Amino acid sequence: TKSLKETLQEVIPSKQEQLKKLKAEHAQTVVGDVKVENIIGGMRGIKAMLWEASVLDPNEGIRFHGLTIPDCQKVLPTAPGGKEIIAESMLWLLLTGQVPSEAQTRQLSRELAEKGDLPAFVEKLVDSFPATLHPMTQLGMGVAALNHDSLFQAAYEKGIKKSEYWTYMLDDCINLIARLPALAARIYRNVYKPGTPLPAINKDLDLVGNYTTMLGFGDNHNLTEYLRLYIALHGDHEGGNASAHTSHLVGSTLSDPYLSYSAALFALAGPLHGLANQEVLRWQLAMQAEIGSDVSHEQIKEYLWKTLKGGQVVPGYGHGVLRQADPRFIALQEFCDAHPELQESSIIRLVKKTYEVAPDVLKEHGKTKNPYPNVDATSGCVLYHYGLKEFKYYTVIFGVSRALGALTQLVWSRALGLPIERPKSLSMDALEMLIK
Ligand code: FAM
Repeated sequence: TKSLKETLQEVIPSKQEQLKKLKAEHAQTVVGDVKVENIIGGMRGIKAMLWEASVLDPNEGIRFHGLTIPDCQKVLPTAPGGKEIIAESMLWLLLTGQVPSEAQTRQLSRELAEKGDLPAFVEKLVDSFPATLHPMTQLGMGVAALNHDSLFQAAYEKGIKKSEYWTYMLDDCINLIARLPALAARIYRNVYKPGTPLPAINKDLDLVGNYTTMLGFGDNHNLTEYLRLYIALHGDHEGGNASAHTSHLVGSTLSDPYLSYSAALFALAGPLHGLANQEVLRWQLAMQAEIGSDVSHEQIKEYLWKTLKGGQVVPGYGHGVLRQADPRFIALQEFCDAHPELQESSIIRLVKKTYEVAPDVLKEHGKTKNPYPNVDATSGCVLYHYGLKEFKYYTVIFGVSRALGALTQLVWSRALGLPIERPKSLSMDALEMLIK
């Protein structure tokens, strides 16, 4: 069985060749225009960066190396006794563009479990945080501190060839992904279950199996399966989203993966991005408290209008790129439909009913370019049903997941020798001079 590193070693030369050819033959080929609206509108729509593992189509949604979510659900290995995609098989696909065998997936699970323990000083650091510090702040700080052990940074200081960067990058990325569950679970325990012992990592379990166990939900098979799916699906969403782009930008300075990903986590912590799943739950619960759970479409409609007229966004709806219902939302809904306990859950039923009404209300409201749900419309509510009720923690789970894609690209950026990012900015006066 070929290891992950050996597999990457085989794939990299052809990608390097592809980039060389693009540079040599098409460096001056025009593939889009930049309009003033792009410059003042958050660069929306500008094709401006390379991102290998996934591409987002506005209507179809995400494809990972060409595979849609249903494709991945068909071909990617699951955990023994499970049905859902796991983090390891998704990571392998993202990194190599290949579907791993069962044996390769298990080998990667084992490697991650073996590397999963936190250094003692990071445990101490995290334990010293006040429980009132937002869990995302704790996660970002913990990840940054892990850079103490960065192999890339140490090798760079000693002096290595550019062609070797990616191997150290890969080692750091695997170490970081391996350590995220212990770090994230420790934060959960400290904040919400102080004084309870954190179980040791089980070398025979997959990454998310261990994560759920360390959180204290190991005996809930359905929650474990849900988290496997959730973490695989949130793994990558091309490069332009705020967290992925942040990690790409910081990494382009040759910062190590720990610093790059910690920066990404602080972008993920914003309410318009990763914090939306906590916001959705807060909003759905407020709706439930005000109008009850056995409600009519008309009542939901009124509640939606109240939110909009109050100048707030409807959390879980809209997207910077997508123009249809998010296939990740659909996949999570299908998970709900396949589990009777979720079908009976009042909060899940309310999410579903909201979905039946919200797109029309948002269309009538007429502002958002995408009146359909994104993945966050449902993701947190399922966690809530299964008893993981501390919604300030939800973005941390997203943060464990997004490492798969963001760190994959760091490896590719170094393998392809991509340069430091440096787009051009303009003042309004300078822009007006260009227009004249
Ligand atoms: N409810 C009400 N208004 C909305 C809206 C929503 N769900 N989504 C967009 N709009 C408004 C938006 O505020 C903007 O208004 P102004 O012109 O007054 O500023 C207008 O519609 C045009 O926005 P857009 O071009 O359709 O969206 P953007 O690309 O600017 O923003 C989102 C995209 C996701 C930030 C935005 O749709 C939003 O705020 N959604 C609610 C929060 C959310 O669910 N975020 C999670 C996104 C998720 F995919 C993730 O990152 N995890």
